[in-house]
Amino acid sequence: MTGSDGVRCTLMRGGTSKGAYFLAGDLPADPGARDDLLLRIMGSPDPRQVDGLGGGHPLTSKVAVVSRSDDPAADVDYLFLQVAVDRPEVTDRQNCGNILAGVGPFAVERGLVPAGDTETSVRIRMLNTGELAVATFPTPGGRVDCTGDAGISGVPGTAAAVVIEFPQGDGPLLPTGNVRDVVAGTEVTCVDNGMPVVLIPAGALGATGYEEPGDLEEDVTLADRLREIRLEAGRVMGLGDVEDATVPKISLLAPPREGGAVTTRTFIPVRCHPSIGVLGAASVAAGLRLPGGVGEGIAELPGTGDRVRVEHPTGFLDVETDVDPGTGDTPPVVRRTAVVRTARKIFDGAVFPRSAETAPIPAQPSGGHHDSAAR
Ligand code: NQM
Repeated sequence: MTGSDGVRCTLMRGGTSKGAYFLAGDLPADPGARDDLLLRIMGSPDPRQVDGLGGGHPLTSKVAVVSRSDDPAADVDYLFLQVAVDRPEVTDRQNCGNILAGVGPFAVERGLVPAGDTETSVRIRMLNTGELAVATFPTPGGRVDCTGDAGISGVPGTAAAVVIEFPQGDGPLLPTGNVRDVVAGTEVTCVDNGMPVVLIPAGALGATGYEEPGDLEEDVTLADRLREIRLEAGRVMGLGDVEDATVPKISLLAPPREGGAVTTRTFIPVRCHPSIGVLGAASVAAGLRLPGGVGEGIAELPGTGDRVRVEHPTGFLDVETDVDPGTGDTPPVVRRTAVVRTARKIFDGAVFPRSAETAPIPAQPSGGHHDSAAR
């Protein structure tokens, strides 16, 4: 495969993120060669990614690799790859529930899954975690139609709803075995309902939890504290040395202000998310339902029903979670999680990677944020 041949690619918005979607067969099978190609396609490393498809932010520097699944429980396999913006790095250490929203429509459009007459459900094995998701979306007349009247916070306008259901997973909801830990001197709840997240009361770090993401990113003292907590949390959560990893994420919690259950400011893990990730929100919602967690006294959970409205800087994300809090002897489990997203095909064609012979231009200071890994 050479740069001049181009590579078949579909650019899609998935939820509040944007990424390049590929059939696995259109990329090199060798992960090293694949990642090298993806860096050249996305334009990394470069704070502006001006020579590639990436948008200069972790949320627009994402890749989905999709193929038919060998697993009888799934129709397709989805591997999510986060392409760092200003470093020559591609990681599969995290999943992405926003990019997941585009996988079903992509799989139908590319002929991996037959479309139903009115709607189609696609069973997706998420290779990053081994977990399953089922995405259901309209296919009137047997064709994907991204238009519709579903609005999601953080995306202008409306589009067709993609309903995503996550059945019970295998991993522990509380990776440390505790509902509360003291990490780097701060009380936290470490939770993983598809995304490892450290929940921290915003007040414990001198924040209100209602700040603008940009203001939080400029707070150097806060950044140092978050880094310290994240490194230690990574170790106690069994993730090892997370210095260069994009997980765990950190969500600061504050009481809701818009009728939801909680307000969040989420670090992914250095940049502050303009909204919140899907699985990130799923982990927050599950964590709030655990008696004794740090969300107690902050969150206002609805008396009935499974829906938890997670407020964020640009609105809210509703997550349905059915949590069994367990007993002293049995650990808590999430029986089911569901969210509504939208997705849209933006472009389909051939992408022409930067030539492999050209040495990447060294990353320049971006005049503000250091965008390491997916930060
Ligand atoms: O948590 C950002 C996003 C994400 C991930 C991140 C996501 C998820 O908003 O499922 O969607 O946390 O890096 O795309």
